[in-house]
Amino acid sequence: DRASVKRALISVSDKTGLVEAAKVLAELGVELVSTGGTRAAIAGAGLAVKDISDLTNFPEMMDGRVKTLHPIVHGGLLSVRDAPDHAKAMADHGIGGIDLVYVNLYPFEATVAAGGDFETCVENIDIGGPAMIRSAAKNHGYVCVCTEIADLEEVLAELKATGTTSLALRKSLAARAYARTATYDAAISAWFAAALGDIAPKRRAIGGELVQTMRYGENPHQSASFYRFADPRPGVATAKQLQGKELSYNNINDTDAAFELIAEFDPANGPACAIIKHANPCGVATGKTMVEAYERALACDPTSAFGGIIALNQKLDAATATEILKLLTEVVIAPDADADAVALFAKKKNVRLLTTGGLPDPLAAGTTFKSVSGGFLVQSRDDARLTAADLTVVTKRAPTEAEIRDMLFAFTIAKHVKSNAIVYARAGQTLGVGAGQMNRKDSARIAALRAADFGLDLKGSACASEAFFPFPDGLIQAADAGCTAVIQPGGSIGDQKVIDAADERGLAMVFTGVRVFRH
Ligand code: 93A
Repeated sequence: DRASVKRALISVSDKTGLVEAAKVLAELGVELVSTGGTRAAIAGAGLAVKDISDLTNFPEMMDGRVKTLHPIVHGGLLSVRDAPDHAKAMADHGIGGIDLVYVNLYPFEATVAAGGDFETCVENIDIGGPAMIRSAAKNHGYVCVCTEIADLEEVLAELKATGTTSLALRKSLAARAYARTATYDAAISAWFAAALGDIAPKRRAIGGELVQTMRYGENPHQSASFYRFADPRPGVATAKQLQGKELSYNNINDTDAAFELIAEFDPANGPACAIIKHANPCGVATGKTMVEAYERALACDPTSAFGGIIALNQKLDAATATEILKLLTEVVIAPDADADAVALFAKKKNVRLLTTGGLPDPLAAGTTFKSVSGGFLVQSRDDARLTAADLTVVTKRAPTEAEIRDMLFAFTIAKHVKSNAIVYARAGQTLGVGAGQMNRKDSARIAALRAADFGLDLKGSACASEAFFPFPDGLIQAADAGCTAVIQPGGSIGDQKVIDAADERGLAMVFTGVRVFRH
């Protein structure tokens, strides 16, 4: 089961740690063979290293597109060493065995993340590298395959200790290698679908790069890990954590909900703040300053905000940082943070502070996933976005301009509340949020109860419902609570009864024609 290593083929784009590892291999008496750039780096350190072209008798050609795609290479990787016919083929064609491969791939994911143009991304699709990785992994009975420097270091440790490698290690390396090529191809597939604007990818591979393995999942008895796609979209998967403990599974889920919600608020229109608990907003507000937006968001439900997640649509400043730090908060995420704010946060080391460099475009094509037993659901991201022009007035009374603004604000928030969702809002501030109830009337009632709990007056507020009112009961609940304007998709067979109930109470009601369920 143990295999020796006489010859190693190294071809790497990321050359970190390369020279050190090559030195160890050379000391162990392993012959080194490499492609152009890798060979130059190893030779530059004064080590003996052959050029792959000397083996294949072919030059690297076509801008490097063809350098290792050759039977001399793949025969050397794939041959079953103790099969007589394989040995004969090797002898007949002058193929020497390759016992170790260290390949890391053209940086496709990094090129996409850096916003590379179409041609540049295509040119960064590695063909020869994955081919070598897959050949070596298939032949793990004899060959060690490394796709990261840490893999190679593991092999070197075993070689130093025993002079050979174990089958168990080679199998483990093969499993990791196929995970790497699968992830790589999934990234290419996802990028291609997105580049084509194929927002409902009917046939696309899905895979991500491991970001983090968590201590536990949603609950302590569950294991969990976090993956990132090759997607330049700013968000929790690509955020920079400036301080605080490692993010937990629930932190990541809630932070994502917070940041996707706050991205609905274009920073050019002024500051906005969202506070999230258990993936639902417990307060969202705009303000003349960021600290005012935060205070207005907090006022909606200061009880639930305890231990919550805060997202800002603009830079975190010192005044806002000071206020936020008065409350127990799990995570703060913002496009940026100024130096004074960072210094203030440094005094509360446990609070996680994340900066993203920007806001995701809520209208950009994208996909969301949900697991079901034995599979998962994929759909295009909910990119519903309404303006006043999209609204149809269905009541006798038309809404005022202020009511229209409040309705659009409330509906935007309702899109980010678990169904059934009811949101009361006025003047760019949520006043009550009812989330996740099994009937709409209860959501309307709970939202009103919350507002009453925190002394917020619903008189003259707008009420948003993310899906239609099937019966007048929910609407009557909202009217009784004090709201004067209602925004909802419409489209129920019960619409006329709901409109009549609104007219009887002098409400203004608009239909959006667009439903924004969230489950
Ligand atoms: O363009 S390729 O797909 N064609 C190949 O035949 C090939 N062989 C190795 N890219 C290929 N590689 C990749 O070149 C490796 O996966 C590695 O990432 C890179 C190393 O090139 P260099 O040694 O010239 O820096």
